[in-house]
Amino acid sequence: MQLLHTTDKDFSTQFKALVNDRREATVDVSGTVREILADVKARGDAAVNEYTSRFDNYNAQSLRLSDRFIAELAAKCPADVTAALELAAQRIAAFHEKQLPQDIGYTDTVGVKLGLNWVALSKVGIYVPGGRASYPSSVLMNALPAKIAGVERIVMTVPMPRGEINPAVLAAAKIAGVTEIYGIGGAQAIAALAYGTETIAPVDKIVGPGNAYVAEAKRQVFGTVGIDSIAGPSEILVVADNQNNPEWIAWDLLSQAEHDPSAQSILITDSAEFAEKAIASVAQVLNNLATKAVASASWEKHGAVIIVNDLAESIPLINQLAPEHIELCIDNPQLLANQIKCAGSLFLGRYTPEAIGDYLGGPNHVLPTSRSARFASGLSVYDFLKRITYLECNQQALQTIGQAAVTLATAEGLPAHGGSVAIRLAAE
Ligand code: HSO
Ligand code: ZN
Repeated sequence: MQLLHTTDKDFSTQFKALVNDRREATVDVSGTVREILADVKARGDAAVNEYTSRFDNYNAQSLRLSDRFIAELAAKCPADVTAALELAAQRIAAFHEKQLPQDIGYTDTVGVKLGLNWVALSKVGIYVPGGRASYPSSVLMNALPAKIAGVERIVMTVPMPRGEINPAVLAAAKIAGVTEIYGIGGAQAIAALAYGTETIAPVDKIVGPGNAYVAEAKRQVFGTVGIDSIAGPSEILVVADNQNNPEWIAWDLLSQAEHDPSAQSILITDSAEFAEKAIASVAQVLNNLATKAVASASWEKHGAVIIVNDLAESIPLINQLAPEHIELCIDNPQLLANQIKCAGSLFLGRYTPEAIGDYLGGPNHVLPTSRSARFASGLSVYDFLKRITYLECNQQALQTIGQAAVTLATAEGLPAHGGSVAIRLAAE
């Protein structure tokens, strides 16, 4: 963890280094991924089965999980977990339903009818990682916006090492209305979703986080299908004054540090005394944390505490860091919130730990990381919708605006364009 003070003489150099901290190990897996994609494209199910057997030690008769298998395993999800998932699904759905946009349609002053219609994608793939990162909450966060947008086919892939799968992931898939589930993962799953195989019909867009192979595979199939943004390690930035309980803030910082050794937790405070207490609390909480190995690696290597003279000073720092999550643990958080231009999601006040948003607050937890909040937003219903615009001229409307089109077509040297308008203008 590094401790910075805005009054340090080399603060701007240190802060710049923090902003440019490239936290992800960039192993080049593009060659291996290219081969897997080409192989699945050429050989379909046979290739997917071979990779699944080789990488996941799983030999399934059918890659698709049967409804019976899904129902039986989902029933093994503990009742309190299922109930919590149901509450989460309700809250996430309610927030995402509010995002459904209105079509536009009107007749302008010269009589042209024009508009824009929102249309749902018809089939999407949701990649769910295996192992430690196999989060049922992420199944809800990826599938529900698609469902609410009106996507008809929601295909989930999830690797099943040795045939094992977390029942809560299947319970979440059932609750969210996933239509098909395949027990496959890695680049081979992305290839199957993008190109299709004998048993898996291709989709139009693939969303969801994954390891380096999955991320690279998504990059390589982009164009054949749409993709969401590439997820990096989690980030949290907490702005806290000295009215906070340092232990509360320590838990908040560690809540994201425990995701990944490359995760980043940053505290900004206007009190050197509070900074000291919060740092001590982090050390104390870490001592008994089951995820200590990961969380302490993240905190030691990427954690930072920045002391500012005045909390208003945090605004330009925040906007440069563009973190995935920001907690404003202060009175009147709205005052600072209104000035934040780059962030994935905000958590306002002293009683809104970020973890509430990870599970059941309502807004999506798939958020821009690695400073992409400068230009990107979290997953939403809009990611599963397209827009189709339309125009309708009647004869009179065409007479009014057509000649200008002919003029522009001539200026661009495109006589067929001009002719298609002119012939109608000349008609009786
Ligand atoms: N905080 C993660 C999402 C998550 N947290 C899932 C717990 N489960 C996204 O940065
Ligand atoms: Zn989280």
